[in-house]
This record gives sequence, C-alpha cells and structure tokens, in this order.
Amino acid sequence: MLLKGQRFVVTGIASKLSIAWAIAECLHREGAELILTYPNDKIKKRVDMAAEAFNAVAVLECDVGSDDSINDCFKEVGKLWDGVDGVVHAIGFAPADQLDGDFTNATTREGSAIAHDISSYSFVALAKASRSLLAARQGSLLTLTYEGSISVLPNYNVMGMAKASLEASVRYLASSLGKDGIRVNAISAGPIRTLAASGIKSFRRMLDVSEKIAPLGRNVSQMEVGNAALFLLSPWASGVTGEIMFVDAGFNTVAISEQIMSMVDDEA
Ligand code: NAD
Ligand code: 0WE
Repeated sequence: MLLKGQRFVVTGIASKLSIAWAIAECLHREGAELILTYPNDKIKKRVDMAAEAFNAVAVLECDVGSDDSINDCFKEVGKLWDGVDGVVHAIGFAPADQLDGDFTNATTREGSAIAHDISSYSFVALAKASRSLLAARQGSLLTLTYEGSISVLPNYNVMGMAKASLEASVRYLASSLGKDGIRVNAISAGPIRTLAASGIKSFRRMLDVSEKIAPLGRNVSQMEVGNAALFLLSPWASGVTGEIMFVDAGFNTVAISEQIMSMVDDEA
C-alpha cells in the first residue's frame, strides 16, 4: 500500500489494453483513490468498467480538444477533492492518414495541427487546469511518449514531431511548476499492442524487430509501464522532475544488436 490515501486523476483509458488501464490498476493496487476521465460517450462504457474494477470515486468527461471540457472536469474534481497527488496524461491522436506512408507526402497542415493539439498541447492544458489542486498536495504530472520523438520509424511521421513537442513541454512545465512543488515527468514506453497501435500497418513487424534490438530480447508489457508510472507518481520519486524515463527493454540504447548483425551475416 505505497499510495494509501493518495488521489490521482487518470486520463486515456479506452480498453483493457490501454497503458492507462494498467497505470490505474497499479495505483489502485497500492491503495490510491482514482478519478477516471473519458473523451466522449462512445468510450464512457469502457471507462465505467475500469471505474468498477478499481473502485473509482468518479468518472468525468474530459475531451482534451476543448478547454471548456477540461475546465469543467477539474471544477468537478475540485468539488470532490481539496487536492490531487497526480494527474496522468495517456493521450495521443493524429488522423489515421497521417500515419501511413512517406512522411513528406502524408503530413498535412491540418493533420499536424490536430496531432500537436491533442497529443502535446493537451498536456499543458491539463497542467493549467490542475495546477492549484496539485500545488495543494505537492503532486505530479505524468505523460507517455515514444522513441519516435528522437529517431525515425516507418509511419510514425507527424506523431514524432508531436512527441518531440510533448517532451519539450515536460521540461518547460517542470521548470514553471517547480516553484509550486509540482513535479512533471514522462515515460517513453516501448511498442505495445493497444487500440492506438491496432490501426497501424506493420505494427506486428515493429514488435518483432524491436525485440531483436532490445537488450532484454523482448518487448515490454502495460504492467511494466504501470509500475514505472507508480514510481514516478510516488513520494519515492520526490527528487525527479523534467525526466523522460525509458521503459523499453533498453531498445533506445542500441544502434545495432548482435541479433541484427547475425541476420545479415553471410558466414552464418
Ligand atoms: P489507447 O488507444 O488505449 O489510448 C489512447 C487514448 O487517447 C484513448 O484512451 C483515447 O480515448 C484518448 N484520446 C484520444 N483523443 C482524445 C481527446 N480528444 N480527449 C481525451 N482523450 C483522448 O493507446 P495507448 O497505447 O495506451 O496510448 C496511451 C499513450 O501512450 C499515448 O500517448 C501513446 O502515444 C503512448 N504510447 C503508446 C505506445 C504503444 O506502443 N502503445 C508506446 C509509447 C507511448
Ligand atoms: O503514439 C502511439 C500511437 C499514436 C496514434 C495511433 C493512431 C492509430 C489510429 C495516434 N493517432 C492514431 N490515430 C488513429 O486513427 N504509439 C507510440 C503507438 C505506435 O503508433 C505507431 C507506431 C507505434 C509504436 C505508428 C507507426 C509506427 C509505430
């Protein structure tokens, strides 16, 4: 019960496969109280399932594309709780046509604007809306990012730009909110099969390649991300802010693995 009596708002649950589902599960396991959010009525029933599983205090609408929706949501949070120990941002979106094929051809002005708005600016928007509640409890913010912000992968395209922007926002928010005692961090997760991954052509092959490069020789699970999230959101991480922590089986540390070498080895 590492987080007994602590209070967290978790966004980004869309199914049992969601990284946010596993984060909520880990927080609940350690005794935390949860408020869960959903973007629209289509997703609400999935979040209701999570709320039942994790005994959530409330399920609130929060479409991060709308300031009114975000502000209404945190107004409700403020009626239920006098402070919040953590806010989890597990949201990413670009129109599907942006994530298919040649970057220069696929990327449009509108697609880029949507990707940056929903996947990056929304984290700043959540920080604004939750600032006073987080300050009341010396809480922290956490977001999820991906290696595509730093290096190029097929089809990730404009989401790579949006994640680079999101990671910069982690550092600027950490600097801005440090004076209120609020920490701001990100987890850069390895590829995991979720709804957000299911629309992606060749995602299966991405998983196969990444396990051949990663030092641990495998991919990571939602629960491994959940347990790292638990640490960053907990008092055990009280000295950690502005950090992008990789939970990717070591993938980001390797340029060429032995396994990839042997695949092109003509002596073998
Ligand atoms: P997911 O599809 O389960 O979660 C994405 C969430 O974004 C959904 O819950 C969806 O409802 C939410 N969302 C989209 N538009 C929204 C809006 N306007 N307002 C509020 N919520 C909105 O997929 P996931 O893989 O669990 O993704 C969670 C986060 O993890 C994303 O930021 C993603 O980029 C990141 N991530 C995923 C992977 C992976 O391989 N799955 C790897 C690294 C990082
Ligand atoms: O950030 C993500 C998912 C991003 C995402 C996925 C979708 C699919 C459905 C954003 N928007 C949409 N829009 C849709 O309509 N990941 C880290 C998972 C992911 O997505 C990839 C990956 C990986 C990994 C896309 C291409 C290549 C690798």
